[in-house]
Amino acid sequence: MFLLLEGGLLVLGLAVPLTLASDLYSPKSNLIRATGYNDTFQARCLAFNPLDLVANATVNAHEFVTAGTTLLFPDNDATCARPSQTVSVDVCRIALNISTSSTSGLLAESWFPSNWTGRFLTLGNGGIDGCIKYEDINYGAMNGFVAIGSNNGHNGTGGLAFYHNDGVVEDYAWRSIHTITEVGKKLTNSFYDATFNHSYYLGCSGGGRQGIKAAEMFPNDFDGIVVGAPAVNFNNMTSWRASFFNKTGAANSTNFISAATWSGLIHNEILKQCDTIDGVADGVIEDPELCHFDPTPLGCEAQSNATSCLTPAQVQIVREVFSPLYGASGELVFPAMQPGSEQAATQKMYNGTPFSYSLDWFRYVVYQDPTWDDTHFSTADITAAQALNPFNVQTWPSDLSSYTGASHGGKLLVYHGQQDQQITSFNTPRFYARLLQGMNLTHTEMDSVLRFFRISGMTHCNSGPGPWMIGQATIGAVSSNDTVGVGFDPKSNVLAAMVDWVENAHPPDTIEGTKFVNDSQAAGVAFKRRHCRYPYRNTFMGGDSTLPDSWTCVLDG
Ligand SMILES: *[C@@H]1O[C@H](CO)[C@@H](O)[C@H](O)[C@H]1NC(C)=O
Ligand SMILES: *[C@@H]1O[C@H](CO)[C@@H](O)[C@H](O)[C@H]1NC(C)=O
Ligand SMILES: *[C@@H]1O[C@H](CO)[C@@H](O)[C@H](O)[C@H]1NC(C)=O
Ligand SMILES: *[C@@H]1O[C@H](CO)[C@@H](O)[C@H](O)[C@H]1NC(C)=O
Ligand SMILES: *[C@@H]1O[C@H](CO)[C@@H](O)[C@H](O)[C@H]1NC(C)=O
Ligand SMILES: *[C@@H]1O[C@H](CO)[C@@H](O)[C@H](O)[C@H]1NC(C)=O
Ligand SMILES: *[C@@H]1O[C@H](CO)[C@@H](O)[C@H](O)[C@H]1NC(C)=O
Ligand SMILES: *[C@@H]1O[C@H](CO)[C@@H](O)[C@H](O)[C@H]1NC(C)=O
Ligand SMILES: *[C@@H]1O[C@H](CO)[C@@H](O)[C@H](O)[C@H]1NC(C)=O
Ligand SMILES: *[C@@H]1O[C@H](CO)[C@@H](O)[C@H](O)[C@H]1NC(C)=O
Ligand SMILES: *[C@@H]1O[C@H](CO)[C@@H](O)[C@H](O)[C@H]1NC(C)=O
Ligand SMILES: *[C@@H]1O[C@H](CO)[C@@H](O)[C@H](O)[C@H]1NC(C)=O
Ligand SMILES: [Ca+2]
Repeated sequence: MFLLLEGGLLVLGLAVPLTLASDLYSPKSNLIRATGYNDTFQARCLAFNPLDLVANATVNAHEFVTAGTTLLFPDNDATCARPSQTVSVDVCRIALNISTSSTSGLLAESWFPSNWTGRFLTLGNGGIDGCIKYEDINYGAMNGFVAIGSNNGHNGTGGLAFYHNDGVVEDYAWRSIHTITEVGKKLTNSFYDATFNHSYYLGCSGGGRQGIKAAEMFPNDFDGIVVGAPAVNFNNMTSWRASFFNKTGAANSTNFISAATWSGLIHNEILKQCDTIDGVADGVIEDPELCHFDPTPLGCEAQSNATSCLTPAQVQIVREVFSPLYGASGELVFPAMQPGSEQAATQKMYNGTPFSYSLDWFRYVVYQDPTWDDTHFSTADITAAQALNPFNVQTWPSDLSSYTGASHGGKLLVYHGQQDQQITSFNTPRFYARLLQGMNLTHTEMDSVLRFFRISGMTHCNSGPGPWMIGQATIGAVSSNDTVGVGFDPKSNVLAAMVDWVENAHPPDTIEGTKFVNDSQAAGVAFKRRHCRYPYRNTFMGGDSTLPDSWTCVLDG
C-alpha cells in the first residue's frame, strides 16, 4: 500500500498492478493531449484538462483510480460521516471547486468510468446537507454511468453556512444540482469524445426534492428522474418536523414517552390494530392509509396492568403525533405521520430534542437568529417559513408538463417508504393528486410519464422490516459487505427500471423489493415482494406470503 497526497486529499492505493483499461475503451479519435503516455484510459484521464471547459473553478483532485482503491477524505466535514470510499471500478476522478456567486461555491465530484455506457447521472444530497454522497457516486460509476455529485454549496449536515449568505441558500434551493449537471455534461462529452446518450438523476429525501426541482425549473437537464421520499412542500414540511418537539415535550418533561414505550407498547398496539389489514401478520403494514390507529386502548384506565399503560396526557401526545398539522385557521399544513414508523422515529423525531434540520433552517434562514429555539413552536412560525420561501425552495409544482410533455418526454419514478419516520409517506399521494389535477390527467395518463411506488416496510429512503432493497442507491442495492445485492435488473432496481423506461419504452408496472436476512446478501434472501404503483394497492391472494406471486396489485373502485 502507498500513500500520496494529491490535490489536498489523501489517496490510499492498494498495491495491485494497475489495470490499464485499454481493452475496455476504444477512443473514437485521438484526444490525448499530453505526450509520454500510452493511449490508455489512464493516460486519457491524466491528460484531460477540465479547466478548459469550466469557468471560475479550481481543481481539487484529478486522478486515475483503479478498482479496489479506498479513497480517504480527511478534510471532509466530520458531520458528513464519510471519511473514505472504496472505488468499485476503474474511474477517472475529477473534483472541482466551482464558484457559484461572489459569496458561494460548491465542491463537485465527478467519476468517469473506463467502461462507460454512454449514460450520465447526477446524484442528490439529503436533509439540509452539505455532504457529497461518495457511495452513490460509486454506485453510478459501477453501473457504467458518468456520476457526479456535490456538497450542495456548503459543508456538513448543519445550516450555519446559510446564515446571512443568500448565495449558499440559493445553491441549496436549486443551483448546485443544475450547475454540476451542466458542468458534468460538458466534461463528459469532451472527456470521451462522444456525446452522452441519456441523462438521469437519482436522489432521496432532500435529494428527492432536488430532483423534482430540476424537473420544475430545468426540464431539459434529465431524461429520467428517480426520487425517493421527496421533501416537497419543503417549507411546511420543515415546520411539521419542528412541531414534534413541541408535541412530545423535552426528554425530561413529565409526560415524555420513552423510546422503549414507543418501540414496545405503542408499536405493538399499532401492529395489533393494523398489521393484518393486508391479510398477513408480518410486521409490515402494506398500506398505512388504511390504518386508523386509536391509542385509547393504551390508556391506564383501559388497562389492568398499570406498569404498561399511558397516562391521559400521553394518550393525547400519541394522538397528536398521528394527527395532521393544521394552521391558525384550521387549514392543512402537512399530513399526519403514518403509523408503523414509531420505532425508527424514536431516533430523532420523538427523542425529546429539537429536530436539527428544522432548528437550523429556522435559526439561520427564516429568522436569521442563532438564539431561536422551537420550545414554543406555533402557527406563527409556520406562516413565517412559508412566507419567506427563499428561491422557491418550496418545490410544490402543480404542473411538470414542460418536463414530461412531448417536447422533452422526461420520465419520473417516485418511491416512498411506507414506514418513513422523517417525511410522512402521506405527503406523496397529496403531491401526486396535485399533479393529476394541475396537469388534468387521469392516473392512467399519468402512468405514461410519472409512476409512484409505495414501498411497504421501508423507513426513510432505506432500511426497515420489509422488502426495502430496490436499488435506490448503494444502500438498497448492495448491503455493506455484498457485491451483487439486488443487481441492476429493471424488475428489482429503480435506476435500472428508469433506464429501461427511457431507453426501451418499458415502464415498470411493479418494483420487486428484496429483504435479505439481517440485510446481508451472504445470509440469503428472507423474502421478496413486488411493490405496486399508486394508486394500486398490494393485496395478499393467499398461499405463502413470502412469495411475490402470493400478492397482486389491486385498484380500489
Ligand atoms: C507504454 O507501453 C509500452 C509497451 O506496451 C510499455 O513498455 C511502456 O512502459 C508504456 N508506457 C507507459 C508510460 O505506460
Ligand atoms: C465567473 O465569475 C465572474 C466574477 O465573479 C462572473 O462575472 C462570471 O459571470 C463568472 N462566469 C461564469 C461562467 O460563471
Ligand atoms: C469544504 O470541505 C472541503 C473538504 O472536503 C474543504 O476543502 C473546503 O475548504 C470546505 N469549504 C468550506 C467553505 O469550508
Ligand atoms: C473554493 O473556492 C472558494 C472561492 O470560490 C474558496 O474560498 C475556497 O477556499 C475554495 N475551496 C477549495 C477547497 O479549494
Ligand atoms: C462493461 O459494461 C457492460 C454494460 O454495463 C457490462 O456488460 C460488461 O460486463 C462490463 N465490462 C467490464 C469489463 O466491466
Ligand atoms: C449512443 O447510442 C447509439 C445508438 O445506440 C450508439 O451507437 C452510441 O455508441 C451511443 N453513444 C455512447 C456514447 O454510448
Ligand atoms: C429539562 O432540561 C432543561 C435543559 O436541560 C432544563 O432547562 C429544564 O429545567 C428541565 N426541565 C425539567 C422539568 O426538569
Ligand atoms: C405488566 O407490564 C409489564 C411491562 O410490560 C410486564 O413486565 C409485566 O409482566 C406485566 N404484568 C402483568 C401482570 O401482566
Ligand atoms: C402550508 O401551510 C399553510 C398554513 O400556514 C397553508 O395555508 C398552505 O396551504 C400549506 N401549503 C401546502 C402546500 O400544504
Ligand atoms: C408548544 O407550544 C405552545 C405554543 O407556543 C406552548 O404553549 C407549549 O408549552 C409548547 N409545548 C411544549 C411541550 O413545548
Ligand atoms: C381536462 O381533460 C379533459 C379530458 O381530456 C378535457 O375534456 C377537459 O377539457 C380538460 N380540462 C381542462 C381544464 O383542460
Ligand atoms: C462486514 O465484514 C466485516 C469484516 O469481515 C465484518 O466485521 C462486518 O461485521 C461485516 N458487516 C456486515 C454488515 O456483515
Ligand atoms: Ca402485514
